[in-house]
Amino acid sequence: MLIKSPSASAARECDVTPESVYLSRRRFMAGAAGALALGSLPVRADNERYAGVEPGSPPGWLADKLSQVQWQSVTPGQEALTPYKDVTSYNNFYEFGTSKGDPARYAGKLEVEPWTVLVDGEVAKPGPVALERLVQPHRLEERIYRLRCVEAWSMVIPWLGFPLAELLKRAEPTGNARYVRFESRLAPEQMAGVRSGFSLIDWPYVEGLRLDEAMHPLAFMAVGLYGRELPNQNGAPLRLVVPWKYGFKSIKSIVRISLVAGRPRTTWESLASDEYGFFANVNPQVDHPRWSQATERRLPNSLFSPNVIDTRLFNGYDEVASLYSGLDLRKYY
Ligand SMILES: Nc1nc2c(c(=O)[nH]1)N[C@H]1C(S)=C(S)[C@@H](COP(=O)(O)O)O[C@H]1N2
Ligand SMILES: [Mo]
Repeated sequence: MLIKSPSASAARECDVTPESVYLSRRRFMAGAAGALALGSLPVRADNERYAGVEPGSPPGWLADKLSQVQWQSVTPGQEALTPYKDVTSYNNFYEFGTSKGDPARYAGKLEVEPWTVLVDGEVAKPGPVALERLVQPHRLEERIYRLRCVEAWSMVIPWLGFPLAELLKRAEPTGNARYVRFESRLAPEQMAGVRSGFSLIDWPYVEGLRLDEAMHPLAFMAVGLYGRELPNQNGAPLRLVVPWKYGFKSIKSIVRISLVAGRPRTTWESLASDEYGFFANVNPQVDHPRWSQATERRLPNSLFSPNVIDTRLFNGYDEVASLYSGLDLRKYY
């Protein structure tokens, strides 16, 4: 399957954790009991790639799973990780404001425990599911993915989570299900950006995928990054990550997942359908009216080191191409 295939995203460092990392993790885990007693667990303090990561305080359902993570199950080869500081301080999460620093500043207000996700629509097993129960059946994997925003910046982020397909299969989609609709939490009293009234967005934030896209092994539900739980600004406690599409498809802080027959109305498409399509596949040939999509700024960058690189079709994830054979990508952008 995906992990073993020599595809564009397959792990170079192979699907087995390198022994040195494994051993130091074991050493670390041996010391973890003390850290747990303090209520915080810096889960990847073992690895220098994870330097600078703020220790989180994972909820019980996550702490239990961290010892069995399949580390680096997908990596983008030799590309450097975007430092933790940049991943967690340069964000888009309009519920908390429109500037890049707003989510880090204000998303702390979001209450993420307890958290329930409603799974409904065209499924044999609908119902509300407590987050811990939703995550419980899954072994967590680390996937290091490129994230490409339509604003022409990009990052490389080590996510922790499980394939979206596994979650969907558990709900048992009926024969009528053709799309998946996702909805974000809406809690105005906790969300300064929603209260401000300046935003043109019709809340809650909604995204969607065609069912075959959602079932693709690269489509991922993240519950963590950098070996710890998701910081709120990155979409705690549960978010979607679709690495071959522009970042706005990767909806944060999900409270509802619906299998539906018709194509859902999504937030950015409703706002400006000439600028943001439903598919939103990364494509250097199809420009946004305000941004060329031919290149991107790989963060971190600066005036003196702009770090501009070529953008690749499907963000370099060639293995999704067959989902779109016969589709005119200029028309269905
Ligand atoms: N609920 C919600 N999800 C969202 C957004 C948002 O404003 N609200 N912004 C999207 C956009 S435009 C991008 S680029 C990514 C950014 O994810 P990051 O902040 O973790 O890098 O989140 C996406 N998910
Ligand atoms: Mo974005």
